[in-house]
Amino acid sequence: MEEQLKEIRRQLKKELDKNRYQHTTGVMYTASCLAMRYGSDMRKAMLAGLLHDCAKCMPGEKLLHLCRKQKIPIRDVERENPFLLHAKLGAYLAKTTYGVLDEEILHAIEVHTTGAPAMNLLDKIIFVSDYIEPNRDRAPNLTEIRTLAFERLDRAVFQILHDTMHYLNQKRGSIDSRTNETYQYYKELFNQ
Ligand code: DGI
Ligand code: FE
Ligand code: FE
Repeated sequence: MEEQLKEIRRQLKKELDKNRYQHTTGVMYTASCLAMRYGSDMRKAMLAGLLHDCAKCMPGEKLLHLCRKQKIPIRDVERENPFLLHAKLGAYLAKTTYGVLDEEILHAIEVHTTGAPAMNLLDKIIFVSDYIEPNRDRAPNLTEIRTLAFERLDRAVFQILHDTMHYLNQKRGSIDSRTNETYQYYKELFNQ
């Protein structure tokens, strides 16, 4: 593995707890497999997978504080659920702390939690890898979604959004308007 990836892994091992680090490497390898399957840049997919949760182990207060300090806008839903900020702040740290300047990688990190309407290929690879990587075991329909991911990527994105909306509705979690917009977009794509 090339030096930049190795160095970032060393840094992340210190920043993240054990489970999150394992999840991170799981997403990195799953993203590289999906990149092979769909003809995307494997190195970019690995870097994005590796860094997507680089801000995840920070307490909510710290996420809010760092966003204020860096003048990253905080929306109401993010103030109420600060963990949502780990995606935006993750993209910021990927650039400033980990030295990744590629805009596509930063974008995939930024949208990995809520998704976005009309995601590009790398966005979708990271969004799906995050959900299906081998350490994940709680979500319903994982077996089907894992197969779907390698057959019909958009369909896997839609199924993940569908199941996430169901989960959030059940636990009465506040839904980010971006998650909803993404869901509506992929729902229409399949005329559901
Ligand atoms: O950071 P990870 O746990 O690896 O994965 P993630 O960044 O996709 O976060 C997953 C969680 O985010 C999952 O429990 C569903 C939740 N989530 C996704 N969209 C929304 C959301 N939670 C709230 N409250 N609102 C959303 O719109
Ligand atoms: Fe995340
Ligand atoms: Fe993740």
